[in-house]
Amino acid sequence: MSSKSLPYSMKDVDYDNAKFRHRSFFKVITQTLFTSKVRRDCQSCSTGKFLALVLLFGLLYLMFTHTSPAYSATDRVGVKNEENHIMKGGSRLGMFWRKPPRLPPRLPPDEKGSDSSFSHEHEKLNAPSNWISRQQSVKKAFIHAWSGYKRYAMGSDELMPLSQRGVDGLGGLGATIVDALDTAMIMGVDEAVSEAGLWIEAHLLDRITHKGQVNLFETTIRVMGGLLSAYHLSIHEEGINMTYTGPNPVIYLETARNLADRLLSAFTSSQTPIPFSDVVLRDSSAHAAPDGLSSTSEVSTLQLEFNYLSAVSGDPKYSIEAMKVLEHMKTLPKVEGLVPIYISPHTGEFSGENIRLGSRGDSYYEYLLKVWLQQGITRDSNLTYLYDMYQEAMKGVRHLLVQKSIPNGLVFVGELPFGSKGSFSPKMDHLVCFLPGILALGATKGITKEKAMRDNLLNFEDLENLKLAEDLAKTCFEMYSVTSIGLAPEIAYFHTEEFTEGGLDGGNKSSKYVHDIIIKPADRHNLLRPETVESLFVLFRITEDPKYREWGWQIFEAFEKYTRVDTGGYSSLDDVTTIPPNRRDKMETFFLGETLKYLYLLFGDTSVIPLDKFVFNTEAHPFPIEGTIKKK
Ligand code: DMJ
Repeated sequence: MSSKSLPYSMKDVDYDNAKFRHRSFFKVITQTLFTSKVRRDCQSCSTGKFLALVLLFGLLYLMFTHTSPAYSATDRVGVKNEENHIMKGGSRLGMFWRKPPRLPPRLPPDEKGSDSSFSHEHEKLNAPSNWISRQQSVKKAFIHAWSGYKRYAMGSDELMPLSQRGVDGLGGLGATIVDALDTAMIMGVDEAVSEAGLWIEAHLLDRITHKGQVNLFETTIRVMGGLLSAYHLSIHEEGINMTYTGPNPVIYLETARNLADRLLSAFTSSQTPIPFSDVVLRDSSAHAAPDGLSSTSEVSTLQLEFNYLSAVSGDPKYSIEAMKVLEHMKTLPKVEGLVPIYISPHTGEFSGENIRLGSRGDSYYEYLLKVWLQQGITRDSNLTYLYDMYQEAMKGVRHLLVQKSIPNGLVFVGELPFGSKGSFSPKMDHLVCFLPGILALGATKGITKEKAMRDNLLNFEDLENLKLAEDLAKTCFEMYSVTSIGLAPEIAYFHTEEFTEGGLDGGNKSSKYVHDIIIKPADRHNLLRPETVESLFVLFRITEDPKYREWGWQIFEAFEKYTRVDTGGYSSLDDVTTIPPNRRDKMETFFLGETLKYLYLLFGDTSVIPLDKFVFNTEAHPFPIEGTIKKK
């Protein structure tokens, strides 16, 4: 059921209908004849004169009340019955003196709900069987992606589906296997669960012991995150559809722990609470990136994973090291809660002034909220500072970064490349599309909007954030719709009063927003990223508005049409504005870890991985909210 408020109040509609309710002309005449004035005027009239007057009015009535055949034959398609009744019952004379009724405003297709033919279609689309079959299509896509990877790249980080081989872009830990494992568990693809599990049991520890340099953030969110979530899901019943067929789940925990012990050196070798960005696994040495800086999002997107490892292993050292980063960040100066995208592990200070919620900034804001949520009902009040930082940052986003495009008013989040005193850039990375989901989650803390409203749990800020979440989700969806192939570019710019650039649209001339969104040649690629479908999933769970499912389905269909490689796997694309798009020959691990998982959950039973009992790490690996962790 949609909890979205209607664009006009039902009270207004009733009022309008009452105002224009049909009274027959005959009734008008007779009532008039017998009202005091006429009767008074005719008191002196003879009976004959009176009858002549009645006759005259009768003739006039017949002349004017004859319904126009042309009009009555046109039962306008899409006009509500009630409205037809009003119009058909009207007379020519009536048409002169009666204003047409004020109709409710026309709704865009995504907001229609009261039209009967639409409702019928709508009901059909929303029938549980329809969504079950769509969910099965996503499962089939996952099997196709996995089988391509297995056939050509098993053990490599990623599949190159066109060259039909593997590539190690993430340090050589078989990243696709670990990233995909919990998706396979959630979908009940038992064969993939056992193949991935057996590979991890046989090879991963060996890889971890012998491999060279890896990125702390990528390895934590994908590999450690994947292992820990697989550990949890394989020992707990979460309504997922799986007969667990993998190795002893303790293997996942032990492997994650071995990896974390090595990654810890990034924290412990730094002079400040800010970790280095890279670790050499075989000797547990840590190194700063070549320019000496770490990304703000990277150092602040490790805590869910390290906290959970501490909780299940009973060793607090992981959590202690990771949480020092956020405690330190609390003390640093910010711009209305917003932070620059670089930070130095040497000085512990932010570097530069570039503020954005896209690359290098994004998941800083995500983890402020999620690390606080992870504590659950037993929430440690010492962590309230995280929620406060999150709230302040979202206020800052609303104040400094949100603008509307022209001509059609899409709400977007831009950037401040030179800080708050510099000029605003109307650039929005696809990565920013994680934000609608976070804003909605932060507003209701994972329960439905309806329940939150019923229990009076939403304050002004929550409602503002929820509204922004819905507006931004629409913009993210339109970033897909404006392109020739229905898939979003990596980066979009928005037309504003100050910023305009012609000739660089997405190619779909029938989109209402084709002139609002600019896509520059260098930004036209699509990497199969998850952020938009992630937000659609969260917004559907929270608002229960079926339009988010519909949007997700449109996106899934475009992935199927343009990125599926027949011999196995899916491919990133070079250019979303041309048909057919050139393919990039890479299937990112997050397509299996995130994109397909969120689509599957979007179309499925809302009791699976409920948002008030789980937090998803930034790579879509679900962890139980503290208090729901049952130690084994
Ligand atoms: C993922 O690895 C994570 O979601 C990360 O936080 C940002 N980028 C990719 C997916 O786009």
